[in-house]
Amino acid sequence: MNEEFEIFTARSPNGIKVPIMLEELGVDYSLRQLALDPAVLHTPAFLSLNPNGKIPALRHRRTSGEEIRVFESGAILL
Ligand SMILES: N[C@@H](CCC(=O)N[C@@H](CS)C(=O)NCC(=O)O)C(=O)O
Repeated sequence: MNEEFEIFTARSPNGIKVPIMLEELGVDYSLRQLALDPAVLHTPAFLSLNPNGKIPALRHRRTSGEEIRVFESGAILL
């Protein structure tokens, strides 16, 4: 299994930061573009990624099978 990075984001100032970083690092990732709509961001599926119901959120599947979920653009950049 390869490392997998999945970024859940939207076209907004906070939303664009993480894709820019991943592009600069040359990391392969999947971009999931979401609507800034409570009907999307307040679903149980999205709230399991970010309990605040805001983009961006990152899901990182490690080669070990471990899944790491990170939210807040600054935390993801770190
Ligand atoms: N401090 C957060 C702010 C995230 C944030 O405010 N995201 C906005 C878009 S830029 C959002 O998801 N808005 C939808 C909502 O609040 O319902 C971060 O830097 O990640």
